[in-house]
Amino acid sequence: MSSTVTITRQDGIAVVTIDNPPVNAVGQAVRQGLWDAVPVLEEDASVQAVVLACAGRTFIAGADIREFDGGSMQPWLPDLVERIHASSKPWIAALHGTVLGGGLETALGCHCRIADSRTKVGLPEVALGILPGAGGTQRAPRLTGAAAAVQLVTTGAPISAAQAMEVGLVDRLSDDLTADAMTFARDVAGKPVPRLDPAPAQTDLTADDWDKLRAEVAKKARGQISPVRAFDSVRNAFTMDLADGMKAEREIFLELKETDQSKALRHAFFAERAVGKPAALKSGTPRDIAQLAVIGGGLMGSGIATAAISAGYPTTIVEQSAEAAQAAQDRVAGNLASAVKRGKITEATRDATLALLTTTDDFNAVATADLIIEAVFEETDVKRAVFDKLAATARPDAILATNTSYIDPTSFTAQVPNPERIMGLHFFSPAHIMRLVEVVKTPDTHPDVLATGFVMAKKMRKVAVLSGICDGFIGNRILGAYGRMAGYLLEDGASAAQIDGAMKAFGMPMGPFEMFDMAGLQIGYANRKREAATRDPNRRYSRIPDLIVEDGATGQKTGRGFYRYEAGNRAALPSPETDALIAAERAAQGITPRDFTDAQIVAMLHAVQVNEAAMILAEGVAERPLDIDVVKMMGYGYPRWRGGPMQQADAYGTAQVLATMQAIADADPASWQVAPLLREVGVQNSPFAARNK
Ligand code: 3H9
Repeated sequence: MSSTVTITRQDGIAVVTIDNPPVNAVGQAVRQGLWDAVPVLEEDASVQAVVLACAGRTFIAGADIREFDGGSMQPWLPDLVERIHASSKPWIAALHGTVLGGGLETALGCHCRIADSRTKVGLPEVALGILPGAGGTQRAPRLTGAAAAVQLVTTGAPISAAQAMEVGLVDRLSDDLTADAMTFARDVAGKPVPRLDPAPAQTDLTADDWDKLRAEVAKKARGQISPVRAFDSVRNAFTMDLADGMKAEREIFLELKETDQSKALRHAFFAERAVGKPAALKSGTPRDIAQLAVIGGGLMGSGIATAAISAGYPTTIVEQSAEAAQAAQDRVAGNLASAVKRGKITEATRDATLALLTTTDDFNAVATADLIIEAVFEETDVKRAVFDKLAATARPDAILATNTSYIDPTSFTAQVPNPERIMGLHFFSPAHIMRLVEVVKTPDTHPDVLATGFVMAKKMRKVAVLSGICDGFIGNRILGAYGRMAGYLLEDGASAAQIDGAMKAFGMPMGPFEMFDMAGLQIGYANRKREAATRDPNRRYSRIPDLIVEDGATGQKTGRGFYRYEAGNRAALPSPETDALIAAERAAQGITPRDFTDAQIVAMLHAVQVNEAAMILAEGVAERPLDIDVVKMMGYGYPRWRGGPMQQADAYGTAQVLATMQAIADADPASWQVAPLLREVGVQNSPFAARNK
């Protein structure tokens, strides 16, 4: 018997305990331990019933995802679940924590289930690009019926213990799990073992209904295949007996496990956890933050403050006038009200959260703060003025952070004593919803200060990624290359609708031009005017976005940008005026419009992002390719099932990405240069993933 699985006996009840921290994943050692336990308990005449429980914070949270790339290691989980189910003695699963994937499937193989009332149960496999492969798609429908099973399996979203009880996945709820599981075992000991009916499950759904449901699942999945294939497997439960359904499920599981999508989603899972452990943080010890201050209560500042108080930090917003302070207070209250409306928090939580907020026009309020986040207008001089005041008012040991999204923090903080306490905390808008934070390290930032930023972000349920200094940091710098290429493609003959359509088919939630229109064209316009003097005159400059703004159109808010918008409607419609303007500009530049295929558009827009990312890596602005992937997935809507641009480059083959980039650079060497690192990996067609260590 393995050390991760132990058996104790008490008055005819055996308790099998799994102890495999941190989340009791059912890896090979656990499977082997349980596999060996079954016959031991079968043959032990003193045992009348078996409780299956887990030590630590949770029941089994799933199969061990780290084993997926190592080939199947016997015993397989589906066989183990069958073996438990075939036992002549009742097995009672005692559930607590997060009972997910293979964990729930193991519990479904047991004959009875009792759950601590705070338990969450779910089948999240589709989020890893696979489907529940140990009977989940066959046993769950037989217990819950079609609707709940489709929901559980195709969304992957967990449900509460009470909901699990309601749909039939759990038999009893408990507030004293250890004792109540023993009682349950005694209640069923010696009685006929309850078993699942292996006949096809019953449903009123017609073939037409199933087809419609499938179409809905596919639409929501936006290119991701696992929810659709998982749906197919659930449907099998209503036409096949258990054994055939299991066989079909296994086939789909093995098919999905090998797809690029599943590899990308597994990469995303581990990358999101690895970004929290950059090398630069190894020597850092986070400081305690009892009081936070945010300078500026606009959209960004009030979003950050909302996230801060929601994480339990007492927070003061400092504004320039009493009216602006009140407006900030109202904005935060509005953010929380909409969280109540969406069912995310209760009214009581809203009130308790809002009680942590103070707003003021008195700058001296920052004097008591342990960490101060500047979130004022994106202008070097405006930010410098704030840091002048902070130098005089904040405690000398208070951590000072700036939310700048482009500007080098050292360009406006040089006058501040103790520069080791300064960092960037680049939140994304809306800051109380978007999960990404770039933690920006200046040459002086102390590791303790960075570690504090990471801990604070985690408490806010955000994902922090370390970035060095460069124009736009990791995310916006890559966005710059993407936007520039999109602009050239437009000028060269592709339409905004074609480019956006191609990128949406690739899996982006919106295309670049819809994104520009939504953000508003005036900000980019102002930036370009400001940078005009320092721009490389040899680099191609597409005037189209400037001409659109100068024609009075600044995007969605004004009803016209790259597209036309009807009042109160965000749907992007063709704009004959903008189209005429683009055609005139092409003619003025002597450009004969060319045709591009969607595949070319996608490949080119991908290659320039990877090329920029390769420079970012070589400069040390990002530590690892996975940091870049997480930034793009969490901050820019890059489809998780593609795993980010670097993972996608590996899936295409870096040689292919290099070839695309080389062609772009050859066609316009003044505007594009192949990054040496992309050349290095591409020549050998070696994956970026090898640099994730
Ligand atoms: C499956 O079950 C397939 C089946 O159908 C069978 C087919 C045959 N494996 O997230 P955290 C690690 S697929 C390996 O930071 P939290 C994680 O990497 C699986 N490792 O904690 C991290 O390691 P590190 C279906 C795992 O409290 C540490 O545990 N199940 C696994 O915020 C702590 O994790 C899922 O998809 C795993 N399954 O959240 C559940 N899970 O410290 C995936 C976690 O080295 N897991 N680790 O960075 C989760 O959703 C969350 O981890 C959980 C805890 C909610 C459990």
